Amino acid sequence: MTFANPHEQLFYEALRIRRAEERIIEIYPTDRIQSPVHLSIGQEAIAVGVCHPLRIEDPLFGSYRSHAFFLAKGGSMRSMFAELYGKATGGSGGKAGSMHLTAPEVGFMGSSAVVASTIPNAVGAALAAQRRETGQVVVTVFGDGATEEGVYHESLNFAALHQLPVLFLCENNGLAVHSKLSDRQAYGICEHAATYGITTQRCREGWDFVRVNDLVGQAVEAIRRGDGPRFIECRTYRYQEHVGIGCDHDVGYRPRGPLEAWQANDPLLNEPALVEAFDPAIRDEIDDAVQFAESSPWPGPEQLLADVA
Ligand SMILES: Cc1ncc(C[n+]2csc(CCOP(=O)(O)OP(=O)(O)O)c2C)c(N)n1
Ligand SMILES: [Mg+2]
Repeated sequence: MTFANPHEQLFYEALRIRRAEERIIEIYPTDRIQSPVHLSIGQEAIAVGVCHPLRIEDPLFGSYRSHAFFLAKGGSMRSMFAELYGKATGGSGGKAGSMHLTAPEVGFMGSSAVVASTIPNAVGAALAAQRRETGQVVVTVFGDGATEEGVYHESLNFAALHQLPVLFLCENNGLAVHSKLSDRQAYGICEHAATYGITTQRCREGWDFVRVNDLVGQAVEAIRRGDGPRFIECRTYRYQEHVGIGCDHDVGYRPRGPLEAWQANDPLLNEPALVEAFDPAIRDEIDDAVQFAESSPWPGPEQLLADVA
C-alpha cells in the first residue's frame, strides 16, 4: 500500500484497528472468542500517533485495553485473532487472551489485566536501556485510572530521579469503568506529573493522529538525545462499554452528547473517500486472520505448563 502523505498512512492504520475491533464485535456472540475484550474504538488515533514515530526496537508496554497498540506497533493480525480464539498459534499460545497480548519481535512487550502494573516494567526496561546504552526509547501506555495507583507515582519518581529514557503516555478517556474522572481525582494529571520534574504535554485533540504523532515524535527525539523522561496526556473517548462489545450510553452513567461531539471530529467517520479506498485491503487482511484463527489447533495438554514460571 502506498500513501500520498502521513495523514493517509495514519488513517489507514487507525481504520485497520477499528475494522479489526468491529470484526471482534461481529464474532463475539458466537462464543468463538475465548476472552473478555476491552475495545479501543474511538481511541485508535492515539495508538497510531504514538507508534508511528517509534523504532521497531523501542519497547512499548500496554494495558489490558491494547488491541490498538498491539496492531499499531506492528503485531500481526493473525497472531491477535488466534490469541483471542484461544488457539496455539496466538502470540501467547492461546493461553492469555485479549488482556495479555505480546509481540516482542516488534517491541510490543506485553499488557496486563492489573491496572498500572506494566508501568514499572517499562521503567525497568528503560533503566536497562540506559545502562546498556542501547539508544532505545521505552513507552508505557496507561489510562487515567492507572494514575491513581501507588506504583504509578513510584515509577514517575524513579524515572525522573535517574533521567530514564521513557515516555509516559496517559490515555485519558475520563473514565475508570463507570467512574468519572471528576468524581475521583483532586489533581490535574499533567500538573501532578510535572511536580516530579518531568516535562509534560497535554493533547486535547486525541482524535487527531497527526497531532499525536507530531507531539510524540518531538518527545521521543528529546528522550533519545538523553533529556530524560517525558509525559504526554492525550484526551480521548471510549465509544463502547468498559468491557465487552456493547454500547452503554443507556446505562445512566454518561450522556450521549460527548459521544456525538467526539464522533463529529473522528476522521474515520468523516472521510468516506479514504474509507472506501482502504476498506477492501483491510477486509482481506482481517478475513485472512479470522480464517487462520478458525483453522488453527488448540493448545494441547503438553502446553499447559509451558512458559509457566
Ligand atoms: C490493581 C487493579 N485495581 C482495580 C482493577 C479493576 N479495574 C479494571 S479496569 C479499571 C479501570 C481503569 O481505568 P483506566 O486506567 O482509566 O483505563 P481505561 O479502562 O479507561 O482504559 C479498574 C479499576 C484492576 N484490574 N487492577
Ligand atoms: Mg480511563
